Amino acid sequence: MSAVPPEAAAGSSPAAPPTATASANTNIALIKYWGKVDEVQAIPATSSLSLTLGGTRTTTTVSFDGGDGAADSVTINGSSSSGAELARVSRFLDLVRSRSGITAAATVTSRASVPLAAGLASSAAGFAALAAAASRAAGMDLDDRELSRLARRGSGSATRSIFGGLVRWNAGHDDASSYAEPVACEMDLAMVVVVLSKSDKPISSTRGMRATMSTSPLFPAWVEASGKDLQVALEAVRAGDLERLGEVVEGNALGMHATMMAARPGIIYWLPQTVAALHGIRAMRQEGLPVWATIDAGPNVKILTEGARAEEVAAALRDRLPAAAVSVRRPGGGARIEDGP
Ligand code: 2P0
Repeated sequence: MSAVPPEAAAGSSPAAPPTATASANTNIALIKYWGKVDEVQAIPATSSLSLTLGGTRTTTTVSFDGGDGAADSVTINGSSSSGAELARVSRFLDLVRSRSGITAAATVTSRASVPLAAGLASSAAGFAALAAAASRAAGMDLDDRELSRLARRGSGSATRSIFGGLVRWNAGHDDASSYAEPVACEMDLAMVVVVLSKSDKPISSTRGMRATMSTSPLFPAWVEASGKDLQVALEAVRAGDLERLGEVVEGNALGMHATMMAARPGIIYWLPQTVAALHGIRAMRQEGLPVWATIDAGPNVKILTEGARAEEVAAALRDRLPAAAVSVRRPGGGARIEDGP
């Protein structure tokens, strides 16, 4: 992250509460994370690989300005949080408080630059920005690897949003060994996001992966296949081979969904439009376009393609799927401290 001092250090009044603002982009996994071997520490069952997307920042300000032991106040996109959402943020702040020795309650204000309806995961950018802002406000001087470990405790995918571009999250086996790091990539990659439905997902990622791990007979095979997929993906990136990368990316996502569909009861995030989009993407590939699909915990489809052809791909998708909202996303930077709210 860029080294801008916290506002409290530069503040005009010595009594100003410790405050910091940070932002982070979201990311899309090319090789997926689905399942935790340790839920408290958020240690994943598999390592994963992702692309951080530009123009998808969430910006969050944390101020430890409340009373000792008082309730935190959290506002996300202008709405005051309560219930499970507030509890999740407060649990994360408790971790920062216990590590830094701060006891004050916090005021958190967070705003995403991309609407929720854009089909991009919000928890990755949200918890990466929260980790950066809260740790800086609390006076913890974390490097990016330590920050990725802290963000992991908020949401698994947030681990990867600390870094820009292509990012690998090493599963590890404990807190110290489960962190993200950037992966060198000379390839011209882009993602085309195809929003097919804006309705809420029926089951959260956290619950979906828990159920998959405990009831899907395919889960052990998924873990084994995923390790191999990651190696193939990394080799393809080193070789600059988009076709090889695309094939393993699409195969890995389909494997994750097959594994969760085999849970008891089955978890089906797909809609009929999702299947139609998958067939459309295959047809486009046969016509010579470099397009490979990936799908997260929802019905929308993201397409890995070559940056130079992304607009052409988006136009072809709009023709083929006229009811979908299609947008091009290019690689973006990691989490950073901002000047202020
Ligand atoms: C991923 N997803 O690798 C996978 C693929 C969705 C499908 O990470 O429980 O919101 O907070 O750690 O990070 C979504 O899961 O779940 C996710 P928690 P998270 O991007």
